[in-house]
Amino acid sequence: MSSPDLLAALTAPDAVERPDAVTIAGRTLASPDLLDRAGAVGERIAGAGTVAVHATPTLETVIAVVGGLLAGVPVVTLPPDSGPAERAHLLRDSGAELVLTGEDRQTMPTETTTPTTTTTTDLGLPVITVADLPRAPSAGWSPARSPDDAALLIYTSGTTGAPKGAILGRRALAAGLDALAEAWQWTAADRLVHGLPLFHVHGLVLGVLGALRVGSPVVHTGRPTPEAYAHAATESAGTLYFGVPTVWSRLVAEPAAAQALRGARLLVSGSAALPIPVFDRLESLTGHRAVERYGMTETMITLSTRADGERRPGWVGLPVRGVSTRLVHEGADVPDDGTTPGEIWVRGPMLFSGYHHRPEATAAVLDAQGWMHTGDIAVRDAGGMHRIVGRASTDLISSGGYRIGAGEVEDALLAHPAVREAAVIGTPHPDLGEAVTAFVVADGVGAEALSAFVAQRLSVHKRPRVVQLVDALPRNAMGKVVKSRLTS
Ligand code: MCA
Ligand code: AMP
Repeated sequence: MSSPDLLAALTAPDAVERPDAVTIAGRTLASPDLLDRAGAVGERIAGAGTVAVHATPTLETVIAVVGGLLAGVPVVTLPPDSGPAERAHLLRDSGAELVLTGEDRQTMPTETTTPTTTTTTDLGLPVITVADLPRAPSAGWSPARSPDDAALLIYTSGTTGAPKGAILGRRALAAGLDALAEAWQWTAADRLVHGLPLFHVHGLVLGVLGALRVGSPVVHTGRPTPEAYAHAATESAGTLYFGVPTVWSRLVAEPAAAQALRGARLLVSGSAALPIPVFDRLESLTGHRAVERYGMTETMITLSTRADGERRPGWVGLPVRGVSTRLVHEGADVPDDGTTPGEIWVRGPMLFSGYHHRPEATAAVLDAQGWMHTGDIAVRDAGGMHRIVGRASTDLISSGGYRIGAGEVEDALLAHPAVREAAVIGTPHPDLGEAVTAFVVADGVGAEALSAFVAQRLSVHKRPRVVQLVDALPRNAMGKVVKSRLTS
């Protein structure tokens, strides 16, 4: 697949029809129906600057996102469990003009339900229920889009402040997906299975748009549980499975479920480091050495082990097609000796176009030569294989495959009237990789109430799993919190 048109495999006149193009939680949509229903969305939203999609794991989310792509209207994805503070930030910051939602009105907490197609949310934006739209666009409707359009606006945490919207272009997504198809030998003969959230790159871009671009059916399991993956293996004959390390570690804890994946072609892990014991256990139960790959919202996937290459536990592989990397320490490239660490800089056609409305934040990570300074630290051996060894900042926490900014959680805690001081770090966690851990100085409020308070304001996965109530935070002579002295 080399067409710069991201959706070519769906929209081209000679596109192969797939009766089972997308299945989510047991409901299936054929590719011509997806095209029709997304066309109806596209016609309805055409001309909008940006639209938001309440991204539940449903067929309606796929229809809405593809509708935006058909119409050339950038889509911002809203985590369905995000609380009012986070949701308002995403809607305001993105400039979304309307919200598309699935048929399940229960999942729209702030919606006022009326019998008409359009209602309004808290910010006064029109809400369009995808299920209420016609099943196809009008006969004469022709979409206007160009490969250079922005496709998605995906919000991602930084070390400080509120999440920033990464602008992902259609051409970049197409290049990134083609590079992965090549590295993983992903073809229309595959059947992809996963149960990852549809508001991030992993589940939505790789897990849905990738399948649509390659022409392989995708089965989304609703949740990424061991039982659901085993069921998809037995019932749907999946060949390619995606998961974050927590998903794989939960799977190997249930040997019978893991063994059901023996007939797969490829198991792929990413979004966080796959622990070596999980890699080994997965191999002994399924016969598969997992492919591990590394990326970030701003860059898509830039490094991966390959379907036809070495898969070394603990290592994330080689640059995918079109990608160059540098490992830089204090302005100089480090030697390729497999032991000297440097910050990973990546360059390639799949990089984002910048943060929405934040040129300074963009310039801080994307230099004039097109290198993205990732903030991740790696070593590289003489064969070009990379191993991630850490992050430059302790203020980005990796929990369950989600990247969570400590600052955002601290701000949410400080919004509680009883909280005087808060500092948040990641602490090692056997299931999630890291647990969001908060140290809080507060009067008369308990740990559980504080965790629930954050879960209500932000997305639920950002809530502190551990809250330590302390008398004071450790500070240096300048009064700055010394996070290295926080221990749970
Ligand atoms: C728990 N729940 C609560 C609260 N506590 N609800 C309200 N208030 C609370 N205080 C509910 C949740 O809503 C949920 O309900 C249920 O409890 C379980 O939530 P949680 O404990 O957070 O989930 P988990 O089981 O620990 O989740 C593990 C997971 C998840 C499934 C692995 O972390 C996950 O989906 N990770 C994937 C992340 C991902 O896709 N990252 C990609 C970004 P209910 O059951 O009703 O829902 S990275 C990326 O895109 C780059 C490019 C890359 O490299 O891939
Ligand atoms: P996000 O932009 O939310 O997808 O988070 C991207 C971050 O996830 C990266 O900057 C890395 O820190 C981390 N990450 C992704 N894949 C891997 C991996 N295979 N191993 C270690 N860290 C990873």
